[in-house]
Amino acid sequence: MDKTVWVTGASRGIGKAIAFALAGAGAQVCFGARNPEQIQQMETLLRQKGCKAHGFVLDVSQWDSVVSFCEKAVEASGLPDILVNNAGSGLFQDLDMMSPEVFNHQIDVNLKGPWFMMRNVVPFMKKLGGGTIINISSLAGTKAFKRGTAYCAAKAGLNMMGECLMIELREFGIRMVTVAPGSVDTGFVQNALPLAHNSDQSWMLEPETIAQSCLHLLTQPEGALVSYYEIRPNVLPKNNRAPGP
Ligand code: NJP
Repeated sequence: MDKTVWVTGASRGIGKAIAFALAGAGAQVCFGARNPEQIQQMETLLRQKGCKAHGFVLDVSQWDSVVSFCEKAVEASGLPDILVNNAGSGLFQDLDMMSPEVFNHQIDVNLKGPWFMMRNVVPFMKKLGGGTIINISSLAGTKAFKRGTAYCAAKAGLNMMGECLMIELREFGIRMVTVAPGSVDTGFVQNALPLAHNSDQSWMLEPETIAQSCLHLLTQPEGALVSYYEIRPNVLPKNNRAPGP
């Protein structure tokens, strides 16, 4: 894959798996997250494997941080052919326990963050005459569950944003793809479900499976666009009480 790919939230979990899969397929990868040590480790790991990789600090919820990331990434890698908006956060709480700060944070990271990235990257892709954007959403964007007011609303908004942009950007040769996974075996689950979490995560999808789905979506024939893609585990946990969708 002779492409330049930018991935947000690639220091661990699904984003890390995507960065490894695309770099392994030959892409040049720029990635960002907030923790500088994890970025450095990830960059070193990728370069040890012979991959072209550049990591930068990025907080997708902050406009200035997004602008600065994009400037550094352009300098390091040129304009991006592919953007994977993966960074996300899940905090699930009863409405009367959730502070306005937590609600804002969920909207800022999961909804505004991808918009900030696309607002910067789409002009680059228009200059290039095309590109692909993958937004990692969630089944939570279409399936409601208890304590999901902020996260589900943000992911539902992300789905609709993707649909609007799919129509808006198609005429510029830019493919807009929304990927909606079910439960994936990453640290996200423990953070998101401190009350309801089932310690057995063996039934969940592997992050590498989501990365393979992204590769599959990126290698569709030139004239084809898969705009919305759901993927879920094909098994349930032993107690059959899946906490989420
Ligand atoms: O999460 P996790 P996943 N700015 O916690 C980064 C969706 N999803 O890989 O910033 C920039 O392991 C964070 O790094 P750091 C989910 O909604 C998941 O499971 O240093 N980066 C880390 O690299 C999300 O959109 C499941 O803390 C920020 C990464 O993001 C995506 O999949 C199910 C950031 C998070 O790694 C990846 O989740 C589902 C910020 N403000 C959808 N905040 C699932 N796992 O079950 C965080 O339906 N990051």
